Amino acid sequence: MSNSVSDPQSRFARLQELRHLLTQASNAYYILDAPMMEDSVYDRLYRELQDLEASHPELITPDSPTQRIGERPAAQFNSVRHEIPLYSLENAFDAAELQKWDERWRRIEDRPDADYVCELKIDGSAIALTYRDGLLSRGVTRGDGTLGEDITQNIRTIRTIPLRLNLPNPPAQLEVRGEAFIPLETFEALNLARDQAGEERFANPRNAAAGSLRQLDARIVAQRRLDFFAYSLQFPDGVALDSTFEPQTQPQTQPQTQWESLELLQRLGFRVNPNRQRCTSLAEVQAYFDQWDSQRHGLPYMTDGVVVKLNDVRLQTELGFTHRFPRWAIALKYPAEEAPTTVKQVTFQVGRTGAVTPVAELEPVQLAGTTVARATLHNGDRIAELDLHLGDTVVVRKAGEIIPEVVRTLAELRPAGAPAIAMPSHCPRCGQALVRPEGEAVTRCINRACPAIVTGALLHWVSRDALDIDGLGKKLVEQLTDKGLVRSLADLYRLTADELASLERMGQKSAQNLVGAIAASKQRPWSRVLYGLGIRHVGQSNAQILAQQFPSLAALSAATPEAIAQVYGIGDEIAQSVHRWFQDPANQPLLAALQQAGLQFASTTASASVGAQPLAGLTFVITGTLPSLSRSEAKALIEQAGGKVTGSISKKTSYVVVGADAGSKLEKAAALNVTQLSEAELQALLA
Ligand code: 0OW
Repeated sequence: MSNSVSDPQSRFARLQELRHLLTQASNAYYILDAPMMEDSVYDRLYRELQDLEASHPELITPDSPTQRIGERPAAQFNSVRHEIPLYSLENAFDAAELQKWDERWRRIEDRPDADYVCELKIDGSAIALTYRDGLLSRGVTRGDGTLGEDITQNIRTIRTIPLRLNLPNPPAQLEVRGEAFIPLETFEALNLARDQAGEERFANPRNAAAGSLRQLDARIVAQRRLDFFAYSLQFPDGVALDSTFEPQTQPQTQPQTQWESLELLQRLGFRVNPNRQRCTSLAEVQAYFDQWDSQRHGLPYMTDGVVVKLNDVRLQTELGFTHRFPRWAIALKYPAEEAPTTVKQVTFQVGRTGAVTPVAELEPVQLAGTTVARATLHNGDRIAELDLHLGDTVVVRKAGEIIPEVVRTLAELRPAGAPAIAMPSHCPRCGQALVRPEGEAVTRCINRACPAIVTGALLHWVSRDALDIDGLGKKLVEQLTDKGLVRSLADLYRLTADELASLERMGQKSAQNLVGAIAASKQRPWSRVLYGLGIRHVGQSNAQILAQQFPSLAALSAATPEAIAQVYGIGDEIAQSVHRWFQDPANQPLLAALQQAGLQFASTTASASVGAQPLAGLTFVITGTLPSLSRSEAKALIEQAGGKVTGSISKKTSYVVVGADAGSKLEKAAALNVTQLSEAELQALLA
């Protein structure tokens, strides 16, 4: 089909074709793990769809791939009653308890030929999806099983949850349940980014998933890369629905077993965990459990057990539910990895942002197949909760691949006279008084010259995703800071080969190589410099987004928090943090020194003219009557500063300068999320 979309007919057809193509490609990529086109092709088709929809918003449909990420953060989540309660599962911790469960249900409705379905128990956060006429209409958290929160706009960002069921004649309503989760690799990356942005780590993937689902800003949820495994579907009881409900599905599509349900869910377009198995005896169930108790550590997601279900739906219905659990299912849990040991010492680590983290040095203990000798104590509140004393016997827990943590102290085993543990009042590295910001659990050192903060900032600056300087490891950086050779990032660029050669394990040759590597880092792009500055909440992806929207230090440091928050994917908290950092007088000497050293403070398109043309690479549209400049004067000023002025708004527009009586361009700018500037803000940008 040609791309000419001049007439409505071909335009509508092109829109349909693009949506179908992009949905298929997205499913192939995310669900089947078998991409059917290059990313660049996908991006180009996606951009074509966006542009077509932007020109004809009336043709946008809710299942369009462009409708996954809402732009407006929710003010709050509405509470919703589950039409069908979202039950939890009774737990069995060993084969005997599994046997008891089996005997219990058989006393109610024995079925000698009953078979079981075993599924991995995904350690995430359960959600309930409602599809009306095949379209995703609502997504709700489990909550207490009866009442949950409506997080539909967040659910829509999960790529493996279809916006439309793959079913020709969908029923008026269909309920799908499953587990939203964060894959381990994503979880690690998320925590690394939180470390680097000075935020508290998520304790485990389950908390990370639950926390991410409840973000008010869908754009943040989209960045968390949540995934989803479906495990049950229900056609609500016709009576419970409004009178229009017609059981349009052919009776045979209503699954008669759990196994068929899982197969149907897969056909409808959901991800269903592939490691499921039908079993005809508890012995087979136990074998499945044993197999995955060892193999689970190789899975890309966290599991905390196996879910055993009776396969026959009629039998499930006959057995029904207790007040809390289905009688026809049970969770066979992996043994909780906990072990007692003693606290030999508590050390306090000062991170790059000054955050002070208490760490328990333990008598080494075997836990989850590894030797554990340290466990995090998170913060001062946690130490107080534990009422921790030196020499205490504590229970340490290691759930999956997550860092071990102290879960409780055994006070009855406390040595007489053991001193209580408390957070230090002064920084263990520089001796300055520590502070605990109002409303925060974290205790911080705020001394910028603290060796721990300088070392942390340097290690972040030289890291692979920032300025990527090979040869500057932790030991060397600590020598540089301890010897006072480097007190700020800019000092790196003044180091001589002789100074470096004077350090331990540094020869003349490697010193010269390192001087070269440091100099070479001056060519890294503006986005990496921005990320390397270590501004709170500015991780690698946010730095790239900001550097694209503000292609120079001048543009970014002149931007208001509102202008920064307008950027797609950047919320208020990040915008405030960025604006505050660039306005902080204490950061100006560093910025000046780094610019002096020749670091890139503008994107390549603008770098050749940074300073002379601070608006290089930026495209402006002027609309309405400006208070003091005429349009031609404003246009001239922008062009002199290297910017471009065009007549119409598009995705390429960087800013729209808004005067009085602005016309339709303003609505289009809002629809396209283009940053708006007043004349005063334009003047600030020019300055
Ligand atoms: N987490 C899971 C899982 C699963 C439901 C059906 C009726 C009651 C439990 O992987 N595979 N299957 C079920 O079946 N539940 C699961 O998780 C539960 C849901 C609520 C609390 C647990 O997350």
